[in-house]
Amino acid sequence: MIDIARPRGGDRRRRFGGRGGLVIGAVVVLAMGSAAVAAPAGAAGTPGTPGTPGTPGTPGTPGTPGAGSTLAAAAALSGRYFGAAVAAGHLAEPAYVDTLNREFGSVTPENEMKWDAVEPARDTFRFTRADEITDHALARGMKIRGHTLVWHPGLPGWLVGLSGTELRNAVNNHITKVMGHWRGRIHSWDVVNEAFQDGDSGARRNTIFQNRLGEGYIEEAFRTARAADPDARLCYNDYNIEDPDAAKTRAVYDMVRDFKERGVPIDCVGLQSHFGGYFPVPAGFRRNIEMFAALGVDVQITELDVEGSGATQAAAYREVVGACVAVPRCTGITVWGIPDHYSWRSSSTPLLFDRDYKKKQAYHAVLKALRAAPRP
Ligand code: 9MR
Repeated sequence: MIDIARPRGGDRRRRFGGRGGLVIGAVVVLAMGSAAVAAPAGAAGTPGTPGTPGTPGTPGTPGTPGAGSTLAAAAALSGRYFGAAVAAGHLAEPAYVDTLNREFGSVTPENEMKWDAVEPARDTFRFTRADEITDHALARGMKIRGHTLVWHPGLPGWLVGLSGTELRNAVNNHITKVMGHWRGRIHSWDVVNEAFQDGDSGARRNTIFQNRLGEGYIEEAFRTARAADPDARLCYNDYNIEDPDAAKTRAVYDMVRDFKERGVPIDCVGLQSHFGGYFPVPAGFRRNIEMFAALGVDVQITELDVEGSGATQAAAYREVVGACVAVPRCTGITVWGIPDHYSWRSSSTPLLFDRDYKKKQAYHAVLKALRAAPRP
């Protein structure tokens, strides 16, 4: 689904979205395959030794991978995480797992925690596929981002049939049970995803949640989430909110400011950051991060990918990572996949590894930008 957003200045840029949000098909990937058992990274608290990357988050000694020669280790030098969206169906593939374990310190299940994946029937939960990813991550000291609790695509039929109190109870039950399953083990949760319309209206998106529960549903979701797992960072996550001057960004900003003023529990804003020719990295990207951070929330780059190849793509990645590491409250970056061919938009080759898992120019640009970050 492609739809058009009209950015400031009036030129029209093609954006993904519409009723389905930023989705190509609402089919959740539930590929078959079992989790591979891969060699664990270096032991907790020890620097990496050659061939065994240091524990994510643990800087190593010069000359070892822990010193900053992998994405996770380079990010850890300034106290940040660097993660990837992971699909359970790829965990049986050695090259995929090796790259994941070597380079990344955080995982986001790409589809396995979405509503229809975890609660296909009312109050019947199925966590097996997501657990394959979270078990893999936890065994290796990686952080986990939970994605996502309240989002309009990919909803099971039983939910779509509800309204009023029944729908409200179902949402609260979903948040409570899903977060409860991983309580204390998930670093950050995307509590609500893509709740605002594209374009200049700054309005809420017409979803079953907005239309049937009313304006207060986002606030209630965050309150329920805080009670379900008090240790998780609670995030509002969206795309097209990377430009500080865009109407959609201002609308999200106003909501976050209002939440902070009224004590609604929100800890973080996720900037998805799907960039490309139609939507280049906005000139005000760093200002945007600073603007949200000034409200007293963390900012996370949650789904980064950039269409293209070579030097142009590398420059865009450098800009994004450079902007994040310049702002202390920009606490981590996640790329939306590992090799290009598994991307949701694979023909745009938007990731850091090619289909042979070779590091692309963009990879080296990211690594360099992470290493250049001011150290706390
Ligand atoms: O990459 C995901 C793709 O495999 C799924 O089919 C799709 C629908 O569930 O979701 C994609 O991920 C989206 C993410 O969950 C939310 N932001 C936009 C991402 C790309 O569409």
